[in-house]
Amino acid sequence: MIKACIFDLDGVIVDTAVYHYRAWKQLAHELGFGFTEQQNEQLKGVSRVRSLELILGWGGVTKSPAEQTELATRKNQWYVDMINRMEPSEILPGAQEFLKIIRQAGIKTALGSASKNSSIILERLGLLPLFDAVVDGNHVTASKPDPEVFLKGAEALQVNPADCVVFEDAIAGVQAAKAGNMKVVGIGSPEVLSEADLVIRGLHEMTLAQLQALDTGADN
Ligand code: G16
Ligand code: MG
Repeated sequence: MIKACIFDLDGVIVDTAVYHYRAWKQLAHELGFGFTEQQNEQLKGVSRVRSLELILGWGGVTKSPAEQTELATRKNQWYVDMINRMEPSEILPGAQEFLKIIRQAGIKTALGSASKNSSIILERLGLLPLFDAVVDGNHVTASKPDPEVFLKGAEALQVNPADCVVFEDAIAGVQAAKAGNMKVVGIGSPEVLSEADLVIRGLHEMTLAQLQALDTGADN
């Protein structure tokens, strides 16, 4: 029986990729090289530290660990300045409604995000009360496709992973959910997220009936 849903943040609940893009672009500019939207696509769901490593590699720049920490902190300050100005209208279509529908049906909800800023965003947008648990980059040591973030979400909700459905927009996140023995709904294109059990364009397309249909009934 489906007892819990675990949601990725960026690309599922909100589109913060645009703010990450602006902040990374500013950093790349200061370091003397460019940063494209195509490169930003490759950073979706990737941790801040790993994103910086990739960007420095693309720019052909080497920095010491101490310099990398300073650069990541600088990028994050710009990013936090932007997310602190986000408005509830920026919640992706259907996300808030779907959270309310499943909670009314007795299904538990958790966030499972790579971001260390997820609480700021959820609070700013008034979404925090719609989550029973928040597991993010502050609570995990292994990044997606490792299932740690989703397994910790299931544990926080006290639900068996097999009774959880994950909503994810990144391939690594879909793989993480599968590695955790969870059902997964991909948000995006079926060609890209082919490993998901179901692919939709956004939570506005998701219904309670579709959610329940994902249940294989193996452990009922
Ligand atoms: C998000 C974004 C990534 C970002 C990561 C870490 O992941 O998609 O681009 O690098 O969080 O964010 P922060 O710098 O705020 O810790 P997710 O898992 O919510 O899609
Ligand atoms: Mg995402």
